[in-house]
Amino acid sequence: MYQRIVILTGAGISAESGLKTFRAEDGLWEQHRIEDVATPEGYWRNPELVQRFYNERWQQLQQGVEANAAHRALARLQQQFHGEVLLVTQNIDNLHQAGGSQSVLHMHGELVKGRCPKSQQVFPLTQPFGADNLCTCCAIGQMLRPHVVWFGEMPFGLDRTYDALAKCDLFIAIGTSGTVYPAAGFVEQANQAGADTLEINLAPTERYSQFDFHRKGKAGTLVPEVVEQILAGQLLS
Ligand code: BJW
Repeated sequence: MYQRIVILTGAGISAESGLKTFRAEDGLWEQHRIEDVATPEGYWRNPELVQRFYNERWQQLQQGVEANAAHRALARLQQQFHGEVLLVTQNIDNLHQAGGSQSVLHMHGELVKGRCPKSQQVFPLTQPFGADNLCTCCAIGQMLRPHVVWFGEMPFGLDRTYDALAKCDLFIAIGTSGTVYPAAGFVEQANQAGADTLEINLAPTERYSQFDFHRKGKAGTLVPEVVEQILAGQLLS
């Protein structure tokens, strides 16, 4: 029976809620250049373009995107599992919380927050990013930047995640292509700890061979099944 589980989620877990992934044919990176919208250099070159990119995604969340069966099943696992569960998401949406999760480590930040670029203080986002959405921490208000992690920036909570990976006996990656580090390297850390590793994805990823077990299909169908199996004390096979 497992005692300590680390779960990593990516854009694929929110796809069935209607949010675009990044690297699909109709994904976010098909419509936007990464260096323009997902790097600090791109932001300072053209803040309006980047603000528009995040404002559109923020507005989609405000319009009532709902958690799906996979988010809800993970919340159930967190509530009912006898041991420890660390839920780490690369997603900046708030669908794990909407699905009932109380504790979520957002390693790439959160769409519902803005950050002062000077003091690094984080604010809830109550209106879209723009010239009139300023911090209240500085004498002269600074334009809030998205509270997200772009390429070349340090993801959040890595110490806690690596600590949990070093002790875990089960690692599950759900709906992530495994192309972006450091998250792409988590399976290796889990393998070094001797954990069982499971990939749940629509299709085999670049990391396929590093996982012990695979479930191929939609997260909304497979995650509830896997959660039931874990809660029933069955080892994966
Ligand atoms: C389903 C499904 C369904 C669909 N059911 N499945 C060379 C080697 C190693 C590292 C590097 C390197 N060169 C550069 C680096 C570092 C760099 C990096 O990894 N680059 C790679 C491109 C190589 N990484 C960084 O810079 C990171 N920081 C860092 O390393 O700091 C250390 C450091 C800093 C400074 C100095 C020195 C060291 C930061 C990475 C930040 C990533 N940011 C983004 C944007 C966040 C904000 C936003 O959302 O806009 O994060 S990029 C984007 O990719 C986003 C995602 O979180 C991330 C991962 O994407 P994800 O979730 O995997 O989505 P997809 O679309 O790729 O995949 C979806 C999957 O779901 C697919 O597999 C589908 O099949 C599946 N799926 N529907 C189940 N229904």
